[in-house]
Amino acid sequence: MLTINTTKLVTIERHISEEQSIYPSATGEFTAMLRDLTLALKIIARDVRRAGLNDILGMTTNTNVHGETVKRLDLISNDIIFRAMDHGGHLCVMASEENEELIAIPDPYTKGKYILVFDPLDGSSNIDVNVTIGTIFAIYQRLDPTLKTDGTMQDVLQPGYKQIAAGYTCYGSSTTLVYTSGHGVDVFTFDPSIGEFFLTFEKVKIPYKGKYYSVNEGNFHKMSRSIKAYIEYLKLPSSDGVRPYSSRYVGSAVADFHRTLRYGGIFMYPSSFDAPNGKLRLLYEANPFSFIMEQAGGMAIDEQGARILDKIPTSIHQRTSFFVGSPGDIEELVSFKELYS
Ligand code: AHM
Ligand code: MG
Repeated sequence: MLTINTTKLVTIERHISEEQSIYPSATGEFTAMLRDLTLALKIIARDVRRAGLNDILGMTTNTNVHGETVKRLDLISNDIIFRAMDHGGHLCVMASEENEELIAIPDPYTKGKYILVFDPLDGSSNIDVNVTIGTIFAIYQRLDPTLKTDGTMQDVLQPGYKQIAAGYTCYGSSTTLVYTSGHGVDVFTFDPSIGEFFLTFEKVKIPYKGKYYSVNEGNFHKMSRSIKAYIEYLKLPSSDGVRPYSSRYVGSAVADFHRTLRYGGIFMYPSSFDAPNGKLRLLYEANPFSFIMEQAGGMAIDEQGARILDKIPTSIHQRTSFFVGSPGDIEELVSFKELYS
């Protein structure tokens, strides 16, 4: 697999402003907003790299040598995004996986036409053990972009197909940023010595089928009959060598999704009898991943077979079962569901 498919030296900011320049009505506001967000992502990347050295970790129960509770990196990341985004005049409201309620733009600042929803640090169980974690975000336009008032719950509860941009970072062996604004998916890699994200892979396309399946198989006995049958099928050797698939599961959705996007295959977080909507959040995880996956030629559905991007959210922390990956693999999964329904 190629990790670089371009020789152009292009930063994320340059890339976004070039993409925006195709719209004659673009004011530069969107580009400026993304610049603020990129700054937050760079600061989080730096703090992740220093986790463990700086009284920053994942669990609130950890104490430092002075007996003080260390700060939670996911809450710090949440705060960094808020402080980078509250005053730019571009947003009218935000929603974060870490905040129970909507996050209002404080009063002295102008309320703009965009909405930011985010998971500041996904993969919380992996923070303390040096395994890849990441930040996920999606951007919407408010229902009436001419308003200069606070954004409302209706503005935030838009279906995923209304996203105007989405992305995620992976803080792994390097820091990568995967981004789409509906013109394909591009990958940027952070050069910490220069402090810039550089374009390293343009217009990613997922293979039609992959060799990997990714699911928390510890939940196997809680899954529905059709999902269990599908997983058993993936493990069964076939004479053409296509199966068995290999199993990969990090437990950070950003990492499992990123591998699926680049190598193909399927990532699943199904429902179970004790969690009928699975675990992942529609707004902060499933929707941005689904927008990116469809832009890369893949598919994303829930356990009922509904397209994730068509789901109308009813609350900001709503969960959904989630199946995402290569079109050939998702189609095969659907055929199992039909067989067992
Ligand atoms: P988080 O947002 O609190 O980190 O939880 C979401 C994470 C995902 O990154 C990952 O796919 C999933 O939880 C793992 O859950 P499990 O431990 O049940 O497999
Ligand atoms: Mg998460």
